[in-house]
Order: sequence, then structure tokens, then C-alpha cells
Amino acid sequence: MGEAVRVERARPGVGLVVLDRPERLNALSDEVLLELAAALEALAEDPEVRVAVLAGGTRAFAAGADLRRFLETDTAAYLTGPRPRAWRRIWAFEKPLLAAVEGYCLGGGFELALSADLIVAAEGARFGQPEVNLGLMPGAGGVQRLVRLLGYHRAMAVLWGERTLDAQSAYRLGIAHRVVPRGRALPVALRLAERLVDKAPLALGRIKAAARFALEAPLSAGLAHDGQGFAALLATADAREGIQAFLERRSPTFEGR
Ligand code: CO8
Repeated sequence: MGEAVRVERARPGVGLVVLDRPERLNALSDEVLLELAAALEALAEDPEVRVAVLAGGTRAFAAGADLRRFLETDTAAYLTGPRPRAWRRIWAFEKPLLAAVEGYCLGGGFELALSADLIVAAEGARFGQPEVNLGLMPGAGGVQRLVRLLGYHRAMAVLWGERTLDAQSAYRLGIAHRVVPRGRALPVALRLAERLVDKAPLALGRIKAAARFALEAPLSAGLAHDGQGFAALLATADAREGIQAFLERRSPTFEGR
């Protein structure tokens, strides 16, 4: 890895990716995004890793795209540059991904947190899309995801920069899964991750894929997709183990097969 993204095996089965560029409040430069994409791809390939946690620092999860770089970038350079592809690589992560958010979570940083499946927010966290103040718009999924998550009107208040959200508001709106005291986002996210490590990996992955499909598809197509996923899981060794363990009143051991 490079200098701005650290990867650790935080717990058995849990890969931890930490944005570590505190002097820039973890602003997402091209290099950071590429390192992040590479880190997640490495965790995706690692059979020992079942769940990933993404964290920033204490002052900021990430304060958005690196604005210094944007001054040098025009439309063509942006579209052919590394950022759009790096975001697609980040979104392609198929294992469970938890975000531990402390401090500023703005712009592209908020979009990064929204790319995770669950967000743990510490008191003091601030979520927002301030792009409109810069003459920009969220470019990494913020508009589409917030409208789907919050509904049109609540999303517009955030997207037009009328509201930054504190941790409690993010929780009430369903953005944050838990609110924890300052400094506790990472330990709590790691504990949640440990719980997910014990669950059946293929089922976790299928459910994530189905939930993402639900964001795109009409209900009938979604139901058909879920049915196929369920049928596919029935034939796995893990489903046999899970059902058998239930009947034998013991804890299951899932191997991802
Ligand atoms: N980019 C570059 N540098 C930044 C950024 C940033 N986004 N945010 C903070 N920094 C730098 C500051 O310039 C400062 O550097 P220096 O010490 O060299 O002057 C250092 O980090 C510390 O920041 P501050 O001194 O400003 O700290 P404060 O506590 O006073 O303020 C804030 C913290 C409120 C977070 C403030 O820094 C701020 O408003 N930052 C910008 C937030 C923002 O507008 N973010 C949105 C950016 S646009 C975006 O994300 C579009 C996403 C599109 C993604 C599409 C890509 C594919």
C-alpha cells in the first residue's frame, strides 16, 4: 500500500482499511482513491477475510475530494482520469463493508461512507454534501443514494447544502446504523464485524447482492432475483451446516462453500 491508506488484519476474518492523511482531513486525492480501491480488491481476494471495516481519523473520516487537484482538472481529464473507475472498483466490493465515522464526513467522504453497508457514527460526526458551495455536485453516488435512502425532499435539503447532519440526525434518517460516543466508532464497528464473521459468508454476499439489486429493479424482478439466490444458497455446504447445527442445537461453522 502507499502512504495514505493502511490495511490491517484487525481481528480474525476482519480486514481494516484506514484512511491516514490527517493533515488534509483525509481528502480523497486520486492516489488515495486508487489505494483504497486496491486495498479493497486485495481484501476481496483474500479468503481469510470475510468482512471489511473502513475508518478514517478522529477529526475526519474524509472531508471530501481533494479540492486542490480539482483546479487542474477539466471535463475530459476527469472523465478519462482514474477517479470514476476507482469509485466503480470501490463499489464492486462484494463482502460486507462497515464504515466507522468520526468527525467530518463530507462530499466524497460521505459518498464513500454511503458505499458501505452499515455506518457506525460517533457523536461529533458531521455528514454533508457541501459541493454546491463550490459550484460542484456530488459525483460519486451521493445524489442517487441519498434520494433512494431519504426520499426526494429530505435528500434535497442535504444535497443543496441546507443541512449537515450530526450523528443523531444521521441515525434518525437511517443513514447511521448506530451512534456511539466519540472515539468508539472503530471498536464498535470491529465488534459488529466480528459478529458478521461468524455468519455464512455466501449468504452475506448473496444478501448484499440482492439488496443492491433492489435499489435498481422493479419488485417483480427483485423477487425473482431473491428466489434464485435462495435456491442457489440451499445447495451450499454452509446451508446444510447451518440447518444441521440448528437441529443439533449447536453453533454452526461456516466455510464459505
Ligand atoms: N481537499 C483538500 N484539502 C482539504 C480538504 C479537501 N476537501 N478539506 C480540508 N482540507 C485541508 C485544508 O485545506 C487544510 O490544509 P492546510 O492546513 O494546508 O490549509 C487542512 O485540510 C485542515 O483543514 P481546515 O484548516 O479547513 O480545518 P477546519 O477544521 O478549519 O475545517 C472543514 C474543516 C470544515 C472540513 C473544512 O476543511 C472544509 O470545509 N473542507 C472542505 C469540505 C468540502 O467542501 N468537501 C467537499 C469537497 S467536493 C467533493 O467531495 C466532490 C465529490 C465528488 C466525488 C467525485 C469523484 C469521482
